[in-house]
Amino acid sequence: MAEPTRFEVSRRMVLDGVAAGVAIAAAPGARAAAPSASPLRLWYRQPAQKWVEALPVGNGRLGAMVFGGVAHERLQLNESSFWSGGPYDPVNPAARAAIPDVRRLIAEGKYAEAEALANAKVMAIPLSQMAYQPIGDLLIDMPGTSPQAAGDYERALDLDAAVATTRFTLDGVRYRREVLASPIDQVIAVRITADRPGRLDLDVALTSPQRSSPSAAGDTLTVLGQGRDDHGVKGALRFAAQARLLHEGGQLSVADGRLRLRGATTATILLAMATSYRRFDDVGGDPAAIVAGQLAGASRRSFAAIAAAATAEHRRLFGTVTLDLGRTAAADQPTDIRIATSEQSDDPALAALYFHYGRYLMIASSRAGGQAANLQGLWNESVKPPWGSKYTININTEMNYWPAEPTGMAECTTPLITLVRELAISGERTAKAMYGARGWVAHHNTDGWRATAPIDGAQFGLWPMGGAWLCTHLWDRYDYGRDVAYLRSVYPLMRGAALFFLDTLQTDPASGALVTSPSMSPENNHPCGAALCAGPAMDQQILRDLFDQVAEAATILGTDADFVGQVRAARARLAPDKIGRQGQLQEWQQDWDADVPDPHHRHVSHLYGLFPSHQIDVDRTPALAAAARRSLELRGDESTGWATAWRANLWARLRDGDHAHRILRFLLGPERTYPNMFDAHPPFQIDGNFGGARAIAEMLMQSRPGELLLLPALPTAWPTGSVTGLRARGACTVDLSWREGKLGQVRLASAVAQRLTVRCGQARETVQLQPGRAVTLRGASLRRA
Ligand code: FUC
Repeated sequence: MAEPTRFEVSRRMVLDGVAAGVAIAAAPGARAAAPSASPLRLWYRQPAQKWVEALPVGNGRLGAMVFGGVAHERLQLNESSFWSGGPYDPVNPAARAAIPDVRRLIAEGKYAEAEALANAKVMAIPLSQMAYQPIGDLLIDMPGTSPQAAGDYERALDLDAAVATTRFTLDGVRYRREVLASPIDQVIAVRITADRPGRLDLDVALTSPQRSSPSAAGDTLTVLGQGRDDHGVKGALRFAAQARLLHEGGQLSVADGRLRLRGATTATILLAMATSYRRFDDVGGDPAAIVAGQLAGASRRSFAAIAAAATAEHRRLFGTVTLDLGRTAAADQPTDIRIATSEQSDDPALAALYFHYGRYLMIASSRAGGQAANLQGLWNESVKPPWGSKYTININTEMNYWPAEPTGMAECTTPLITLVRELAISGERTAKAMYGARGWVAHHNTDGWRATAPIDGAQFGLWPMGGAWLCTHLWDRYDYGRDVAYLRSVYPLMRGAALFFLDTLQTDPASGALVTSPSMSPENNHPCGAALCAGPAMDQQILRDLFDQVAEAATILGTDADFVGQVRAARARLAPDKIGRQGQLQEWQQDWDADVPDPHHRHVSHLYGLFPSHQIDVDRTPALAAAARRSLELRGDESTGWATAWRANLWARLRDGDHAHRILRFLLGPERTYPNMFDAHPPFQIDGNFGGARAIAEMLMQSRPGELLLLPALPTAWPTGSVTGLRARGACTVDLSWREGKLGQVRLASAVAQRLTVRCGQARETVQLQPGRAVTLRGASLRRA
């Protein structure tokens, strides 16, 4: 017998791996479900056994993970404002007196001593922040059902409609379940149908891992509860979850705290959830009243009306972008098999699906009215999730929002902007109490209470740049959208972030340059026994962006001339990027890179200047770009999920499409992507999904002030394709197509008048864009430079 091919071997491994679930599709008499032709669908032939196989729905505030079981369906539930603890201020009162000594020790090269002192005197109390919490589970059982008897099983997530569907046949009856999270009606809505009258029996329960009291009465299940105490901070949030079951046909009763429906034909479950969180410093909401009002409103509308409104609102954002990277037969397989075999197969449509899944996840996890997407977006089942499922702002939260502007989801940054507004309030207290400085500061993490003091340990937390980095996202929203009224509203936040550094930058005794201290290159230990240092490359790069952007904002707004003068003077004194003895971009002021304990460290902080910033560039700073390339080669391609996604973006900026694509393949493969397409850090962390989606956009188009690069990193694996609806800086929409690796045409539609240089390979053309007048350029007629 011929040896099986590599593809066949790994495919069989996948099927073996889901053997329990396969029994459903393989049951006697079962027909295989017809594969979905839609490119915008995740689908499976078996229910989820694990949480990372379940499918996410969300409306930015309410989230559910849908398992798609036959006899037992589980919807794991979240509400985005639900955090352990309550309003607290963790600044260490001893910090202010100790920081000058920490600085002095750093300046004297006594880094380990500096770190020990910081750990003793400077760190937050408590040393950990609060954790994002699950509300509970909605459990829907079909009593007396044997899952083995089910046939025709399929579960799917339609990214375009934002609906998760499960369907199967039992005893000749076709059952169908649809689940969605409505941003309009503010409920999770579940519709269950049988295609024969009277054949639907259900037991429905609502449970919670929190301190809570469940009850059932009439057609309604209610859970009222209280958030957890955490690290000595009292659980201050109250929450309510309430589900109502509406049915056609049959009898509804209450038994054992559950709703018991017998002999129905269809059932609709509407579920509302809320907490008493109003703002980071106000927990005075009335969750029971909120959910009762939302359920009363939604119950007046049919499931069809709720679903139509939810899908239309989702499509308003989702439908602005299309992407075609080509399609092969690999795309006929269920999604878990495509992921498992992706590193051996040619499946360009999987990259397109990953791109759209990233956009779907952003719309589902970050909308006005909800919280910013955290480390797990909106979806978390654990009361003690990895890293608290909070906001790590030394890369992860920023990466979450990397695709927002260029892939047509600017509106999804609204909760992030709210988060920054609130950080500026708590961070002003921290700046004063810890550093005696004006302005505001946030270190490497924050939570629902907008804690801003350094946590976890000095070697992780004593990094004062989190707020500054987030401010570059405030600027990007302006730069991509050009709304001056918006810029005026966020300018004080950018100004406050810059002011903190005018007060705290130190003069480097060796070079006379201005540097941050104490700080670190995020989480990377240098060879002198510590992470703490002065003026790591990343800090200088972030400050160049912050200072440039705040100065430009002030100029546009015609304000603050004196302040702009101070900012520009400080900017001119920042330490420049340096090239070290390995030809690498130096991560620190000192040429330490060759001697670090972890040469393949996941953070590539010093490459911020190449991506997401535009400071380092192949054309304008070729020597620094070559050094960045060398640093990337030294770090290696494969890392944790988000760190892999960052590398793909960096190689795209170096315009090496095949290298970026190799990294993307690893990111989309089974080591870094779970069967439900969630990114594996591991464990699950959503940043890699968002960073990967941005990398795909970055391979096709790069936008920088006044210049648009088309197909700058097109890999040979995507010879022919098209993308529409990408957004460029300067309020410009970009549609483009290519054939056999060459630009077909590009259409530019700008909302503001501007001159834009359009480049593709060696060709370039400068165009004058006017609002309301789209311009189409053909690849063949672009002038050679
Ligand atoms: C940073 C990273 C870790 C992880 C955590 C949430 O500390 O270094 O890899 O992503 O954030």
